[in-house]
Amino acid sequence: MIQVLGRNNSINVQKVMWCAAELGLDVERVDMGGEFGGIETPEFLSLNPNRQIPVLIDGDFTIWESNAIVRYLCLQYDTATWVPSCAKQQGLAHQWMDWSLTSLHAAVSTVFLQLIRTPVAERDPQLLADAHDRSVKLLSMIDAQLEGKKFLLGDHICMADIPIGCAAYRWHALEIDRPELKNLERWYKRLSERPAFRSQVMRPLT
Ligand SMILES: N[C@@H](CCC(=O)N[C@@H](CS)C(=O)NCC(=O)O)C(=O)O
Repeated sequence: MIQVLGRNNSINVQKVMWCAAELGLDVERVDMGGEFGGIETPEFLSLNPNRQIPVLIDGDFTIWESNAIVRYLCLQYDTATWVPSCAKQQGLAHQWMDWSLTSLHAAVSTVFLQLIRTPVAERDPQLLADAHDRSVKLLSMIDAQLEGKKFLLGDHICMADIPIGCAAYRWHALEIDRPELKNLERWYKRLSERPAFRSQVMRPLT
């Protein structure tokens, strides 16, 4: 039995749960973080010194950092589908996964946090506008990457689609202006047809 520690309205927990559901793994998710707390305890600190969710426990193995967890699950349980077979494609998968954490996540999360988790009176319109503009620029890169492809790296879904797919859900679920990005929308619609994406990622924004 695999355990995932973390509340399911966290995008980083959703990545892990989506991945696990795609792989058909038996996972117990435990609500922690946010209103559930539980991350300040010495026990949790010993699992993740960053005091952050998600944490995945697989038997005697513990791992944190959502993209690293996604990589671990794919490598451990289903390399055939989710890990590209050649080094160059694997390199590109890592490239987009790292980019999603270092670039895309900050922009889309700022829009999300402003609109969903910040009371109207406390919002910063300039911060929101800048993050929206930056998100559009970054998502345009994804749109260009998806030209002529069904998924990020070609005809088959792979681990790189997971973190960016989660950000794409938030982008499409938020009440914001979205410029037309045809390839992005086609890809997002394709992800939305996957039962695991629908059940683990397409959740009410809270
Ligand atoms: N880079 C880390 C970031 C983890 C992170 O920021 N987790 C947030 C939730 S999305 C957290 O633990 N927040 C504190 C809380 O939920 O109480 C990852 O990708 O796993």
